[in-house]
Amino acid sequence: MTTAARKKNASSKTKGATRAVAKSAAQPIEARKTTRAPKGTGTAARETAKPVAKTPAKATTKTTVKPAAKTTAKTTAKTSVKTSVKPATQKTAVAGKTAVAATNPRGGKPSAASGTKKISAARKAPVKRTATVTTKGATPAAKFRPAARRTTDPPAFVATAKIEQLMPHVMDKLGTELTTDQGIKVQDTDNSLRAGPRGPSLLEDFHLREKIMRFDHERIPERVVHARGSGAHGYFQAYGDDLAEQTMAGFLTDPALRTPVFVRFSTVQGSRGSTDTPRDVRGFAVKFYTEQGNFDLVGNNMPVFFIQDGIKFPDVVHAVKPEPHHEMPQAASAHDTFWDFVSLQPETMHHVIWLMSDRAIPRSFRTMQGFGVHTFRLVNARGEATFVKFHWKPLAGVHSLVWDEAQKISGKDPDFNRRDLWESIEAGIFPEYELGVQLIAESEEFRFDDIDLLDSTKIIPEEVVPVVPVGKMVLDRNPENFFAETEQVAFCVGNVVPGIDFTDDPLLQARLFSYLDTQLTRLGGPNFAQIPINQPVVPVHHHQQDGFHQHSIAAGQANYHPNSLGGGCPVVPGTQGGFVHHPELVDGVKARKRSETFADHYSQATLFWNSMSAWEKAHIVAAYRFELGKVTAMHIRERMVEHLNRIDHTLAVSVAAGIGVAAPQPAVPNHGRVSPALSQAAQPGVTGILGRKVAVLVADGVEAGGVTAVHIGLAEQGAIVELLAPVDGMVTTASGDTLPVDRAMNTMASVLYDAVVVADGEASVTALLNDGYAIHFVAEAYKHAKAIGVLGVGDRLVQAARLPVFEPSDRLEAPASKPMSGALDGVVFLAPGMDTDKTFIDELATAIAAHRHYDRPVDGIAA
Ligand code: HDE
Repeated sequence: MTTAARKKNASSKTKGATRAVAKSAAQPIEARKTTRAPKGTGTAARETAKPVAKTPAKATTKTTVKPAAKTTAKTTAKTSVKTSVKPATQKTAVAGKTAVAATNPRGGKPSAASGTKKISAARKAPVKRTATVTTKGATPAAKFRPAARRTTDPPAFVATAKIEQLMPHVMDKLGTELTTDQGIKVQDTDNSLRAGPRGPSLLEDFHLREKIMRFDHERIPERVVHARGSGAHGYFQAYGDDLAEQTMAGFLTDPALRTPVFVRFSTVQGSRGSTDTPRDVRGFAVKFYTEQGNFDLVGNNMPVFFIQDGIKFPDVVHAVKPEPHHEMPQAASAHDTFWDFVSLQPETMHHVIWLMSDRAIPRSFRTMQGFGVHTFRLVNARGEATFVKFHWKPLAGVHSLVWDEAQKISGKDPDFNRRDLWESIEAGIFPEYELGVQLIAESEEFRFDDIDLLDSTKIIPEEVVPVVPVGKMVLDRNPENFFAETEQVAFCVGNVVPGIDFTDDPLLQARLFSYLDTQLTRLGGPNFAQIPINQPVVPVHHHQQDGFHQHSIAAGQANYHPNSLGGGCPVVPGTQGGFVHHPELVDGVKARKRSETFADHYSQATLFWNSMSAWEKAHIVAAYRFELGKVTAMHIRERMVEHLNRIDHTLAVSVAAGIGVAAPQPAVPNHGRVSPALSQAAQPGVTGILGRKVAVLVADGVEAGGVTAVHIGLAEQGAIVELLAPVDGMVTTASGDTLPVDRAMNTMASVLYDAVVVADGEASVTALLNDGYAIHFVAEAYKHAKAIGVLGVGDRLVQAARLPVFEPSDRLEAPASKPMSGALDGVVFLAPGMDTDKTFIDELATAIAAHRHYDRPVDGIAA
């Protein structure tokens, strides 16, 4: 922390800011306009601008009420909405080579029913659009969702193929009339048909029957794992043709392509309605709608898996899910059956230590890595293969919550990660991830002494084989409808395109069966690939037919191959573009046997442990203590300590001390190897405070100048700043003006923010001192290692929170000795009477961008 001892040289500045606030009550100021989203782009962005005025910024908003299709809002875009209802086979002229046949992937004629009719129905509807898309060249896709927040970064050209395909299926209800499923207009939907006002309901009431029948069947089986998830659309674009030597997959090698993607992030253990922030693995599944068909990269946010062979998957999942007799606990691994299983299955040890690390409680889906986990193959046009491991690296860095915080968030906002994803995209803060690959030549398969490439419980350290960045994924559009898209999306590990192939990893091989199979029950039959979100953007032609929910109407007589009655169609392309499986030589004795090269279960867990920073190690120890502390069977705790002792003796001793188990004797020496890339500390990200949420605590009597300066200064760097007061509405400033409040303090909590700022103002601080909630807010933010900004006499709130920081006078003079090492990390003070200038704002921003300040002594903080 750097003490902000600055001269009060700019009272004029402060006054100016105050004046700006006073004025703003009636009229927004310019600075706000530049950082706020157009109205209609989402709450987060709108709220960013709230303190100045609730009046929308004129420059960026416009209401279009027009009886036209949703997408025909006034726009300067050259591409007209007609694109979306053009015949299916037509190529759409859009930037790059992304233009793919619009609509009807089944390759038939354009679907009049789904396309033209629905769009024209929507045309009649008065559509209220609050934003005008003014981006030159905006596509229908851009119109589909209003322009984004970052004015410097124009609304991204969205890879249009998938969106154009989805659009005909979107039904806008605005301006329509209520009908039954059969299109019969409804007279009354509030009263069932009765024989007399107090008489029995009549079975002939077809509207009642249909409405109740539809309601009864709204649910489909949730996913057996990864049931809780959140989705987003976006695109992937290769940086160059660097992989052209290795693969014929165009989306990986052609930088002119913007391949549409749909991503679903998920937790694993909990049911669909469970909280977002348990200690758990996160799913990171990406569906690429490529010009060669769909490629699904169904990964996790951890690079290894619990088990080596898919046949153990039901066991590990049964063990971690709620226990069968009483169905508890929900979304938690801290119970007997999980630890019983893992302690008896040592191959889990590497993944379990990842699970005990902060990776298991990501701050945001925007701040977690993704991994393909298995080794795959890239295959080039000559049929030559290269082993590959896929990595997603978030541009926002890899950041996590702290465990106490994660548990509290589960109560305060169980939708925390989902909300963050949704609101970020609405605000134009698009999550971005770089795709990287580790490449290993086929001839080098056995190059590693201690790693079998087919063993999914092992990583290849980045220091051994570097991760080469090959492209970027941007998530820039929220789904229209959760169920239709996020719930019905069906990822299948077996979906690969020419240029990508599998390996014999026994975990991967089992998955090849499972994902196809699971959709049959979940999505009600074999036609799930026809559900709009699952359709490829390229034509589909085959002789598969019938089944539940068949949407295609296959014309013609020939439904077999070979045929002459149907002109031999569809023709089999063979080697002219057909998928050719890599001709791998396989030779072995049929047996249920694990390879001896899979036998080492500890050394990479040790590598992970060795690579952690001090705070990461402390969190891992605390996590083992918490989890094993919930295990009732003592022998399971003891067995786990034995395993930990084979990872690292210090780790085992530290955990044992917290769970009532005797400290073990040293077992095996630590090999001492490290992989610095494994530490989150090595991945701060490059986006600074973009999308960070900052709470400013205010009350009546607040000094508005500092608040405004902080608000504008941080918002300009991309943060979302909200004013919290004891009650909602307005606060009266020290100079008698008013300032709009974003949220009443009791509707929020410090755990929902990345940083907190205590505003200046005698009366304001006195009011907050009498509000235990405000004191707790500051104490808790400090305990959770968050950046804290303190303006002027706001310092008194810090004192009341009993934080181990300097006396106020000490702070000003930057004394030589500190009361406690690390106590002031990330705490930025502004002495009373000083100017809230750029230096202060930058110090605060730096503290927020650092994410957390874990070196603080926080054990004694009551929060
Ligand atoms: Fe999955 N997994 N899994 N899994 N998995 C499913 O498929 C399965 C594994 C992963 O957002 C299911 O459609 C088996 C590894 C994600 O929709 C199911 C095995 C990895 C998602 C299934 C594994 C994953 C799933 C449940 C061992 C990381 C969510 C519903 C052989 C590389 C996808 C569904 C989404 C979902 C089976 C192991 C990641 C049952 C049998 C390893 C991200 O099919």
